[in-house]
Amino acid sequence: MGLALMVVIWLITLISTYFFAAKTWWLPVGAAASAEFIDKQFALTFVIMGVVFLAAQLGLGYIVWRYREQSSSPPSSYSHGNTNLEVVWTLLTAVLFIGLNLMGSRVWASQRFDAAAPGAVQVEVTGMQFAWYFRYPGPDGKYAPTSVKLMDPSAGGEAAVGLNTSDPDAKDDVVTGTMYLPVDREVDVSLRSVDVIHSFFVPSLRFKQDAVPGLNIHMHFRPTAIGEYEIACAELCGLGHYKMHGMVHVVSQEDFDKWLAAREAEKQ
Ligand SMILES: [Cu+2]
Repeated sequence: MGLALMVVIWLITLISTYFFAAKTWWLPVGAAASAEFIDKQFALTFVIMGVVFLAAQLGLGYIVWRYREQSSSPPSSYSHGNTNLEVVWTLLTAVLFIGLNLMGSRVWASQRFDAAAPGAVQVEVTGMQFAWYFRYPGPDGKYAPTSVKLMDPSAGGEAAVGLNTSDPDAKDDVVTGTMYLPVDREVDVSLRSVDVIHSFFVPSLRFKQDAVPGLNIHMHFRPTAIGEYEIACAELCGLGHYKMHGMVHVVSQEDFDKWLAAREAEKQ
């Protein structure tokens, strides 16, 4: 029985490790400036955790077999364990986690706490059950105020985000259901939610940030490749969570200007 358990534990361990090592289910190709750093950090974390996982599970299997019940086994006795060993592995785990966090914190913080580059494209992203809306401030560069009282999610578009259309700044505000971004320009995202916590996740752009009701969260990033990328909501936000997705179209500056001009024209 001990031998069979060891074989089962080792098999589960090795088969699951294989899928990670072979990158069977992996991130899509990165299309943002921070992708290289994030991917390296991600891979480093996986390698370190993979080694720890393998050592722990292979060790577990071995001990299950080594200390199996035998006719010569002495009666079991209570063991307190080994205090020195416990201190060592707790310290090692702390060093590992704090170290990995410190390594990743520079890029994480720079995207959130540093201001976006001057001239960045402004986009406001609003999450609601169960859709994403994107607002561009238009040529005046100013978002008009929105209000909860004006919100009508069933109407979609401007009404869904509660745009105050009587405000002069609202004249050129464009609200859409798909996100367009020019390639190689920094994007300054203002992230909002109108109901529950959502999470704006664009795997290809290595962008993931919670949208929290009552907060306007700023983050910036720079897409580096033209293409269409999927947006998902990465926070279980209700019954329709599974269909809360959208698309980011990263296009040339020229195509972006044309697209935005067309949306402005539709408003008139
Ligand atoms: Cu959601």
